[in-house]
Amino acid sequence: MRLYIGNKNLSSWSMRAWLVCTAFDLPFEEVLVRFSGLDLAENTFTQTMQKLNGNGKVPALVHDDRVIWDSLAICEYLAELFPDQALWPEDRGLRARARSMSAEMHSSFVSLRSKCPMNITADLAHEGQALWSSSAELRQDVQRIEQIWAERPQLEGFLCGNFSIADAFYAPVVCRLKSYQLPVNSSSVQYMNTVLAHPAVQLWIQGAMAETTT
Ligand SMILES: N[C@@H](CCC(=O)N[C@@H](CS)C(=O)NCC(=O)O)C(=O)O
Repeated sequence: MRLYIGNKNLSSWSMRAWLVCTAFDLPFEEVLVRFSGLDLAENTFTQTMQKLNGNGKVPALVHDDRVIWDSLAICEYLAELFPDQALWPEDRGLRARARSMSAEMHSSFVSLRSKCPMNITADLAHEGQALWSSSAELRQDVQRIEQIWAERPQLEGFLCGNFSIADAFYAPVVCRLKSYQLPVNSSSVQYMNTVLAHPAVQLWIQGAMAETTT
């Protein structure tokens, strides 16, 4: 099984699929395709990814001659492939919640995603402060995210108990809130610290740091 990902510092959708593979210790080979310039003729990233799949984006998973693209489809595929691993929570109610919040992440929060692109190693506190005061949409996105996080079963735990696909989907948001230092309440800070302390998240962040120092 090969997982194609983009730069660890920048690629939030790649991070989600990679975290699921890593956190659950799934057998996979990472293929890192670095983003290249905007010039399409020289864009080796697009060329490489389009050869694999028409949409030309990461993440993409290759398994048994199948290409699965799009982070949520990849996670669903992995959950089917490894049914004993509880990639989604075992409890049906929690599983429904985890799927709902992952789908919401996948389809919403346009303002946060467009105004605050992930850049794990950058200190963007200054930009964050300006965006926070100028954008009501950004504040609404963060408010909704905090509402979702506040409904987790235990304050000291993950979104649906144990680490699941839902946490992988919100991990890049944790990184954004940290880099841009957007103001969040103490319950959200606690969840952010729980996510940031997860070994798979730590490994991804180390990879992002290595990319930006080499
Ligand atoms: N909805 C897709 C989004 C994939 C996506 O936009 N990936 C970005 C990197 S995070 C990408 O490949 N961008 C390169 C491009 O658009 O050319 C998913 O969930 O996988």
